[in-house]
Amino acid sequence: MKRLVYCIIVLVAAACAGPKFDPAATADATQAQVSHVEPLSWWTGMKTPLQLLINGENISDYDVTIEGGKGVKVTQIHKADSPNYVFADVEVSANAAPGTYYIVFTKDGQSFKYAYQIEERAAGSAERESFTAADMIYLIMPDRFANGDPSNDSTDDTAEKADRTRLGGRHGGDIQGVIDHLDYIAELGATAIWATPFLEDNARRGSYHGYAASDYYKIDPRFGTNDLYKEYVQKAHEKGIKIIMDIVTNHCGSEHWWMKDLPFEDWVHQFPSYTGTNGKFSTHMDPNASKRDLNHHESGWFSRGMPDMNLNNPYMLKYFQQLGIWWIEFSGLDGFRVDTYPYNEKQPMADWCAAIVNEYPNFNIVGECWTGNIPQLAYWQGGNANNDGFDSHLPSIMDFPLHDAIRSGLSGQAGRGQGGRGGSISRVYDILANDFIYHDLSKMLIFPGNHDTDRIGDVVGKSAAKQKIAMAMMATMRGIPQIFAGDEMMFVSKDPRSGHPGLRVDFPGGWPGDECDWFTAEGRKEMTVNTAGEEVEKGQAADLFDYTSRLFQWRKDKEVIHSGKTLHFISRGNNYGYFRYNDTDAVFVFVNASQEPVNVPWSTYAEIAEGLKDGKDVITGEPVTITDETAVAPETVLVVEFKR
Ligand SMILES: [Ca+2]
Ligand SMILES: [Ca+2]
Repeated sequence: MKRLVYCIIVLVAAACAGPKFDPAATADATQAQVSHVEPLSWWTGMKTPLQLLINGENISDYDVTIEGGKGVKVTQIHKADSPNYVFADVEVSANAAPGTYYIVFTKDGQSFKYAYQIEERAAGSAERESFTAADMIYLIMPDRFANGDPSNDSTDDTAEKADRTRLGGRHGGDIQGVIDHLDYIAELGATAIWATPFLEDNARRGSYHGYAASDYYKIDPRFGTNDLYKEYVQKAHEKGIKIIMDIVTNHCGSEHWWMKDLPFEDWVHQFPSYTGTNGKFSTHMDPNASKRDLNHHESGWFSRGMPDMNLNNPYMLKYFQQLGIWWIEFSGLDGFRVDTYPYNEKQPMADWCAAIVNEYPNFNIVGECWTGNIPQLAYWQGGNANNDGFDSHLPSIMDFPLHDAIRSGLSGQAGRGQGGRGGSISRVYDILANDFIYHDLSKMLIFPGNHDTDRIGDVVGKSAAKQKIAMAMMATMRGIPQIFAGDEMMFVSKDPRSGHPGLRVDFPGGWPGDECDWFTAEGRKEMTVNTAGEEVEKGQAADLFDYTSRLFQWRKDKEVIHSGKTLHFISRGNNYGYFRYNDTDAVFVFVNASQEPVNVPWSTYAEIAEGLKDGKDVITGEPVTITDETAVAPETVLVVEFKR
């Protein structure tokens, strides 16, 4: 059985993208000696040292050298616990020429070779820009976005087959589907895409989300190929859209090829019996936390199908540092989103971030640190003044406290008096009052919902008016806005009882034969039912899309939003007024979340409002003058730009 599995791995490895065996240089009888060499290739002129993971039956019996040119050599070989692995430190000197090199394996006077590409690094690669507060990020779950290639919905070499009748099944969306709709994403005003993982996830069920990788160097064949991923990045760049890759260092999938034969016993965390994480990432900074609780938090498994990586193993840490750099360099990435960030061992993960930024000084990385607790969230942003001296080197964090406040502020429940002082939207005021604690507000990722939380459309009770308020706040608050695909048209869960699978609805128009196509203006105008199949006002999708698009197209060149300061006033009567401003411009936002029309209380805002001129309503384009009669309708937001 083991032999059979091994042969399958060899066949799969030979079929996937990356360096191939060179038939001329390799004796047939020994081809099967190497099944994995990772990273798949490398480049000249990199700062990051190269350490190859080499996997093959009894490969540790061989001496390993490199030939094929000057300036590339093996400097040290490290054996692992398993005889089927070696780790080879490779020096790529400053004068090394790009080209095909050969890794030479020698034993008892016999040798065989494995072709390995050292490519020329693209000009300006290290200096690449990344995503910033000037961007708007569009979050896509590829399996649910668009099926651009129905021929890959199921493949022979992956376990789970397509089944659109199951909410939690694979639905067939893919990379081609995203490429096909880049114009739609650009039309919305998004300038970056964060797609949930494209890497191979060969879990038997639930593989559509991609968070249980079975091969870190291979795009899932149901999504496409490594080369198609690269094409996706290039085509997005042509449309002015940056690409952020979702990367998971905390856990792999139990179907990962190395789980059958781990290089080291401590490659993943193992317990006498299954031990799940306790999820208490406060143990990382809590001065009163026990070692036991911290250990169970960072070493316990995220789920039974997700083995927990040991980043304290130095080979593992190097593996992941190179992995990140390989995907950036190979495909031309603009940023990373790191899953379950605080579930990693914190110091190795800080070293991981530092290694990426060392190679690419402008590179932005946002970590999923999912907590509504502000001090615990702030702890994870690089440069934060932590009492224990810890610096995560993680540039961006996700603003879950703001997410929670906007949602409770706009939800029907909070509107019935749970908002505390001044009304429910005051929760947003109270959360922003804590901004003193964060190291860099411009790098906070702000969002009204994502693929893991209830659809904002459901949270606001399917109120298009409240949905617009959420979008306007995203377009005007500090930080980097992120919108989950479909929220621009108020997608709602197909079945709220089903949790994640229900809210991750297919995008109408993304599948051949779909009755309506919301990717087109015509399709949106004809829309009469929502994603739950409920009748709604005809054209609601068009109205919401146009509103969101207008705001984010406008935001693109508004430095006052990207880098301006915030001035806000105590929220009263379920209204909230705030300004974004710099030396030359001001943007005023008035959220009227109440059921009554309200006149803007300009005199309250005198310290900034006096002297503002050339007011223009950002949505309607109408002039706005500061008078006592600036009325804002119930459940409406006013956005006005001024000159100072
Ligand atoms: Ca497909
Ligand atoms: Ca962990």
